[in-house]
Amino acid sequence: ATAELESYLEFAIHLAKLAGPVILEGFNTRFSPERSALLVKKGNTADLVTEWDQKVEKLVRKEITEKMKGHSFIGEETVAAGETCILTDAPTWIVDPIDGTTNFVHGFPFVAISIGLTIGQEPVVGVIYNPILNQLFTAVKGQGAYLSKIDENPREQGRRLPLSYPHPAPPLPSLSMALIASEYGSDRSTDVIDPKVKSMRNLASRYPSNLTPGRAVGHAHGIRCLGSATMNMMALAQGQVDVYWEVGCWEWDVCAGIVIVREAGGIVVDSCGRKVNDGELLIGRRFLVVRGCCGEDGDTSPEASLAAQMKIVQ
Ligand code: LIP
Repeated sequence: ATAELESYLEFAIHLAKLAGPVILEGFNTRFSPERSALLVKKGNTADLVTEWDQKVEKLVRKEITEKMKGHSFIGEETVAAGETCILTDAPTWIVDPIDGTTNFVHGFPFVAISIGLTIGQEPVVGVIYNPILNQLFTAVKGQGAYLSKIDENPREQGRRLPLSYPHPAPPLPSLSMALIASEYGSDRSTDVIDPKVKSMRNLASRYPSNLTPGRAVGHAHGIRCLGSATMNMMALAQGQVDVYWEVGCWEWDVCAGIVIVREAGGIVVDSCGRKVNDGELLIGRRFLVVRGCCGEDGDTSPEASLAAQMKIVQ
């Protein structure tokens, strides 16, 4: 089974190599005269899609359909175009051709293709490639996660994740010592934005002490929004942020990232800190990733975890 997963990893890297130059070309020519044709309207003014998203997804989907007979495909733009995609137990490639489309349009360099594979609804292979920064993140379930350049062999020339501290990631006892990634997301309806802003406010000021008796309470070190779910997850996998919390992610935003984060020692739960099965995690749109899952003084109870602390700020 491992050899089979390794061959899927190689295939996913091949897809990243096909897509990377196309994304880069779009990124570098977005101010050309053809720029007027760049934006295709999707949802609201904060929910962007470009011709490049569609072009990259078409390219990748064609390759998967031709080379991986019997496998299913779920892609952001395919779903946006009206195809219904149901996650089954079959091997399923889940792809976001350009995650961080708003960044792509503005030239903010946190842009990546995200290629995940699920088998039995479990994410088992993840490849995330940011061609602007030439960062290739790869992982196979049980085989570790790596960061390399696109033309390097990830395991021989790449670096094992996380980078900033030894593997596995040591736990962090309190949100008051954490750097947290989150996003406003593209759904700007007040019933989505208001609770998010309230949670960010609670993190930035003081989260309610009466709900955490005996625990360290205070301000989080900071909040970062990179504008891309995959790049936020890769910041966590590298050891640069401690929590990534978001309500509103789709399966193509998180599938590849789940494998890489887990292989880097992180924990993926729903946005309230509950452990849910992978199928539910992928389609649930509520999402939380934390490094290490234990509290102060080595307390490993679920109540003590960063995830539990995140629950109380919401
Ligand atoms: C985006 C995510 C972002 C999230 C948005 C959206 P896109 O993906 O990466 O973090 O907040 O809701 O899903 O549209 O750039 O592929």
